[in-house]
Amino acid sequence: MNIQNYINGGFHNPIQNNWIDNYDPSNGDVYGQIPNSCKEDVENAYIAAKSAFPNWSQTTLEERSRILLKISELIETKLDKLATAESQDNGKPISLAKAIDIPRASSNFRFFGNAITQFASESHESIGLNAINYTLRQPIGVVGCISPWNLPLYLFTWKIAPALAAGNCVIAKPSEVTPMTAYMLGDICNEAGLPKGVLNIVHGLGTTTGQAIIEHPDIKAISFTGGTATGAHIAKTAAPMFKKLSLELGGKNPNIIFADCDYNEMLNTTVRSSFANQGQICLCGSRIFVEQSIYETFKKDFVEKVKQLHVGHPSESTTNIGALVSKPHLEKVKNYIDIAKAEGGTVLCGGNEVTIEGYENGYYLEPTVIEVSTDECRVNQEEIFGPVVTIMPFKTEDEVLQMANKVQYGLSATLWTNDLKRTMRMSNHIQAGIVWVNTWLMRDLRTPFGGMKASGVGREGGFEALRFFTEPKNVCIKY
Ligand code: TXE
Repeated sequence: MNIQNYINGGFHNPIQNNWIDNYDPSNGDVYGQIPNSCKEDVENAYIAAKSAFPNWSQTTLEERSRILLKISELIETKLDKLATAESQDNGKPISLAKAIDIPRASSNFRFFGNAITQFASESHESIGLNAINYTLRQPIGVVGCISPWNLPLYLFTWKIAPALAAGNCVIAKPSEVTPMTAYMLGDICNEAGLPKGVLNIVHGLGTTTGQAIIEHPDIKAISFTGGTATGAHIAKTAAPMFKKLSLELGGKNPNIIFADCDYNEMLNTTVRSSFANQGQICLCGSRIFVEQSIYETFKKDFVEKVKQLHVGHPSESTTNIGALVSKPHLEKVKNYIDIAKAEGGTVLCGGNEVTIEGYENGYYLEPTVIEVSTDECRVNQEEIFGPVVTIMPFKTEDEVLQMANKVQYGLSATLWTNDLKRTMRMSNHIQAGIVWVNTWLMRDLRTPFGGMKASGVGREGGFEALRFFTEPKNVCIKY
């Protein structure tokens, strides 16, 4: 099936008629083509967005909210169709797409549709000077949203919803690897009555279509989620034009397990935080540090549980681990397993490709646990972004804190302990934008979301996102 760009409320082929193959990761087949949009396509999207902006930015909050809630509701009604498309495009188990990806896409619109009606700005009375200051929070204009392939509609809408709620018009580009549900969103927006040109979705490679968005002098803000190297390139390109930037980048998150934790809950959650979505979530806990006294027990129990995970076709209800997103990504992940072996790591389970009858060319890999003897090895430092975790023991709180922080990333961390004082100490000192204690990936959409160090700049979520997508203007009135 071929997909098209969604510009000014209509569907269009790319101007230069360039197309990219779209692969089904479950069997390696090409099952459609997507536009590789050029500068002119992006310019058309820009013209549509620019002319929609005066009306959209003046639309009442009640009306904006009503349309966003309608989009949310339509996503919910089309759950099965969207989940099926997401699973085929990405390789993730359909059960996951149904339980997490699509419901969250719906929540993103519902959340920001409601949040905008509660968004407020400040006023400052300059006492003794007979003056009052108030802050206007005005939409920026035309903004760009660029998202990755791991949680396609989930992350796409996480950017678009607040941008629209705040009154901006949007040019959005999903990952070229997983464009399908973003394409389907166009129809949903039309059905919900979103005025034409308010949201424009262009498809294509990062280096052509993405590049045209970030280079466009009049797209004044870019919200990006993806790899750290791409984030650095975007920052370099956008800085001389003084664009506002929100960058959500990679992670190499520590999962720190103390002996005093609730063991069974920790064990079950650790299986999930290691391998959910084939380990392709920037928040996965890919470095597991276990207190020495329970290390051998944990190692045995964890490996036993991981071996029970069923690698299978994404459409089967019994599948725990589906296909990796693409052939190049599978090769990258496999290469890291080789690196681990060359570095002296011990593969405790997994490590091999899996062949599934009838789907022999799919990109399947066993969930892999690697025991490492030093936290400084490459597999413990570099983002693998696949079903591969490392484990190693630690003796003291200080030691594990040092190891946890000794990476270039700082996105999230998980702590397992029932010691309150330790929780407070560790949470204060861990270099990460999010610390989960005795849980993982529990999300409240009001909270700030993002990372420090090489994991990014800025925060999404709640009012932080609405602040990002607005320009604060101070008005000072003397009376
Ligand atoms: O991401 P890219 P890739 C990590 C993960 C993965 C690595 C590379 O480690 O292995 O990044 O993945 C668009 N101008 N994460 O190469 O290239 C691109 O088209 C503008 C972590 O797939 O960063 C896509 O829409 N846009 C991450 C988006 O950027 C450009 C999730 C992300 O793709 C562009 C995904 C350019 N010059 C990968 N080049 C997370 N934080 O969750 C690319 N793009």
